[in-house]
Amino acid sequence: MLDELRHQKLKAWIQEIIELCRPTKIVLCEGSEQEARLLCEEMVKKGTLIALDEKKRPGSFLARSNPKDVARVEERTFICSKTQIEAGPTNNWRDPDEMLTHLQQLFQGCMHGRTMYVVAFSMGPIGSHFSRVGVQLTDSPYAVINMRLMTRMGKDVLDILEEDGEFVPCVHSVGVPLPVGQKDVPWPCSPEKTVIAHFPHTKSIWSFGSGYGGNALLGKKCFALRIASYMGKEEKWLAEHMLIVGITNPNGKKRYVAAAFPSACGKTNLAMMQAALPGWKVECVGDDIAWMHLAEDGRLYAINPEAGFFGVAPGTSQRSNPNALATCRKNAIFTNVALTSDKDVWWEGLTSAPPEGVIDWQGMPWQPGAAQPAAHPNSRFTASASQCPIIDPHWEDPQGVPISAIIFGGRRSNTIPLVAEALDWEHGTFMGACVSSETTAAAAGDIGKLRHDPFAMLPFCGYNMADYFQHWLDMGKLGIADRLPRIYSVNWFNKDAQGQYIWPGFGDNIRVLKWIFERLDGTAAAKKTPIGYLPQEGSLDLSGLQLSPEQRSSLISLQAGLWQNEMKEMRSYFQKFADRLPKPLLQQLERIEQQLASEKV
Ligand code: GTP
Ligand code: SPV
Ligand code: MN
Repeated sequence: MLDELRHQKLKAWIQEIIELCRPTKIVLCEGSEQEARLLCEEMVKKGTLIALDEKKRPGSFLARSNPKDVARVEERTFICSKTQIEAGPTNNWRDPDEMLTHLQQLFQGCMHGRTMYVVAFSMGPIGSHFSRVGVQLTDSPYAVINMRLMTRMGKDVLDILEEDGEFVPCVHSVGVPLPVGQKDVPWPCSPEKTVIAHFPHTKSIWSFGSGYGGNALLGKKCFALRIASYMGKEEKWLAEHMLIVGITNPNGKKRYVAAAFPSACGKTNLAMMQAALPGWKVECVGDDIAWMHLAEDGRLYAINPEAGFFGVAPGTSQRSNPNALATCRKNAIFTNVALTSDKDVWWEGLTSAPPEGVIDWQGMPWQPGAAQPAAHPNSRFTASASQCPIIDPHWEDPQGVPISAIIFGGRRSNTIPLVAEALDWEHGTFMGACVSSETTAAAAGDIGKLRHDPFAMLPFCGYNMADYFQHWLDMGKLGIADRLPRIYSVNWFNKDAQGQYIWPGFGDNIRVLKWIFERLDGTAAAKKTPIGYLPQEGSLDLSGLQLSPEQRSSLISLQAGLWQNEMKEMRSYFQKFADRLPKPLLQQLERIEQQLASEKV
């Protein structure tokens, strides 16, 4: 089996992991449809997957995870840099040697009784200069079929590796060896022993104990963000938690925009938006990760390293995101959503009234009005990007697409206006550093708790966050100032005194994109404030929306008192980074503090 491999280093590493993990069988994945179909059939037999109705959801399956394995686990995610300071104050650090010793024990015989799949994958279009290759060894067939949708996977990737190509080694086990004769469970996992460890210096990844999402699909957060952010620092490019979209105005002029929001804060929805303004069109390049590099023309270009979507299901509806629904109409994997009596899927928000006879995500009959939701709040769909009806014609362009604007956003019930434009790159970097957001179900732990999430990268930065801030400042210096993207901050989640969202969101977010587009064209008016340029009354297209003057003003005005508190909070947050914090960020903070104080007088 492994004899086919021409890459001696790859072969030796696989051999080493076989000896450690002791799988019963080895499968070298070719990435074909046939192979995926057989894997799905096996998983249906084992009870890991439920086949959905062939007419309603052709080629699609439902997986129900162990209820203890439903989201990323940040407290068990480690950055094992040589020194603690390299991982920085926002990451969990472990000494690499100690961690490797621990992993050697943990993985010892862990695949006994299971098959180990060899999954070669490319992050980015195969052969693009900006793409990078990884090889995941995993005992989870569920991870294999998801990796096949989320990345370019299989034989073609092994081919481009040739005899000595570079790859990121990724070892993954659900952490449940299977003694001979013992029956397997539908979703094996080992939540008490879960460890997700990253070694930036050797660029390698080990993940144990979880089969869910970012914990198990190692190309995504582990590689394309944590390891890639470190590569980007070394090689002068950016790996970001950002969607990428193309926006075309009614005259046919097109611009590309990238936007960073924390997990479950609106990237997929913005990336696939059905614009509410006539004549405006949005096309999707990516919904979660952007790799961006400076080209010789001084502009920033972005590729989507992924090939599919692992999108949040709840809230996705014909009204909020019809393109996401079309994308997962067929050949999709649903995880932890509810099942209907006619073998289709359902989740909160899909329809206003649930259908009869819903089975919840744990396989139990469910009634409307029940205390617990039918679908887990972090239930997801996996589908190939090629199935997205508004996929951008350039989404696989090996050079990437030129980015005209970068947007930062978060889930904030006050303070942060609907939209603001940064004064320059340095102020934009400060805006990114200032992102904070209410926590969501995408990670295990509290929900709705406000926390700092700089650049929406808090859980995904593979090195010291202060050095990452510096890297952003450096990139600004390397580019050509007026060709670099302009930077914006947005907030769809402002609430009124009754706790209701003021802004309609979703397709109406095009109004904000339109303002940004027209700012870049030089046609939208703005007023300069300490926190950036805010829309001049009338420059933001609110036509047809029922917003009172108070609501408008609370969306787009600078609320000085709240901002003074915000800056106080930032000052205290920045102390975390001690003297590693880049000076320009502190200067931005001081400038805003002073201007806010003098404006009040
Ligand atoms: P990850 O895949 O976890 O990185 O998340 P994401 O940023 O792609 O989040 P997604 O677009 O899937 O949105 C998550 C949740 O936010 C869903 O429940 C959406 O319904 C909700 N949401 C998205 N956009 C908006 C918006 O414009 N307004 C409001 N109120 N809610 C939104
Ligand atoms: C996120 O949490 O930001 C996700 C989902 O995109 S996961 O891949 O599970 O990390
Ligand atoms: Mn994400």
